Amino acid sequence: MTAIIGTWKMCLDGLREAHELLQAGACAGDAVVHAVTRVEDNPAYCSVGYGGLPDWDGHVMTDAAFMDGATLRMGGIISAENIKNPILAARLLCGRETNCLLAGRGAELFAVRHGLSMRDMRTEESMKRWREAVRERPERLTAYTGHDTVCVLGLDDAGHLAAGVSTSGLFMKDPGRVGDSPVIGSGFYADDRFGAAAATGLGEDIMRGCLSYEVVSRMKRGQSPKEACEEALRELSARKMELGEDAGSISLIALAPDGRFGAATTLPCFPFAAASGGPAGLYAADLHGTVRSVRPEELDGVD
Ligand code: SD4
Repeated sequence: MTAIIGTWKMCLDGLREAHELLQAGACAGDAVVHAVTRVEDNPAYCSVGYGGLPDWDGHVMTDAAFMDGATLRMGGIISAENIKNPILAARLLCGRETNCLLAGRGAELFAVRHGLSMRDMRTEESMKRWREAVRERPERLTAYTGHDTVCVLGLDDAGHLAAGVSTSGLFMKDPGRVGDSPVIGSGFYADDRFGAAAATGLGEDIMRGCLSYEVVSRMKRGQSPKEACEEALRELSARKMELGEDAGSISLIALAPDGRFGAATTLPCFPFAAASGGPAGLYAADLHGTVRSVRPEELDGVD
C-alpha cells in the first residue's frame, strides 16, 4: 500500500510524481523529499523556497524539517538563508543522534560542508512585495495571504511513514522569528505505528496545541485521520474562544499506516492533494468538516 498527502494545490504536480515513485518502489522519505523540492524550486510559490517572502530586514529565512516514522528521528533547519533546498538539509540532518536541528549560520555551514547547492533565494517579485510592505507597514501578521507551508506525508510499500515540511515562514516576520514548521510535534510528526500529521497556518497558534503530535496521538487512540485532525483542531479552537480569541488560521493533514488520509481546517477552503492506492488528486476541506474531491479549475487563484 502506498499513499501520500500534501498541503495546498501547489504541491499537486510534485505529489503526482512522488506517488509514481512510491508505486515504483521508492521509500517514503525519497517520495516526500521529491514532492517538497518541486515546490521549493518554483518561484511562483512565494511561501516556500526560492522566491519566498522576506522578513522585515528583507532576508528570505527558511525553516524546514524531516521526520522518519520508522525511527522517530528528525532533522531540521531554522532561520537559514540561501540554502537552495531546505528540505535536503533537513533530511541529511535526520538520523544524527545529536546536532540534528540547526539554526542560522550553523545550518548554512552544514549545507555548504555537505555539498548542498546555495543560492540567493530572493527574486524580483519577492523583493517588490517586500518594498511595498515596508511602505505599508502591516500591523498584524497573518498566515494565508498567499503564504503557506508545504507539508508532505508519505507511506511506502514497506509500511514506513515520513513527513517533510518547508516554509519561509510568515511574510514580514521579525528577524529570528520561528514558527511551528521546524518544531517537532507542532509542525509535523510521524510514527510508523500510528500515523503522520502536519500543520500549516499561524505557527504561534499551532504550537500552543502541539497539533501534529496531538493528531498522531489521537490516531494512536483509534481515531481516523480525519477525526483526529478535526478533534485536535476543535479542542484548540474551543480553548482559544474561551480565552476570547478567534479560531485563527490553521489547517491539518494526516495519514494513517493503512493509507487512509484526512484533513481539517478553520478556513472556508483548504486545498490539498492526496493519493492512496490510485492516482493523485486535489481535495478541499472546509471549516464545517466537509472534505471533497475538486478539479484544479475550481481553485483558480488559490495556491
Ligand atoms: C509559520 N506555519 O511559520 C508557518 C507558516 C504557514 O501558512 O504555514 N503559513 O508559522
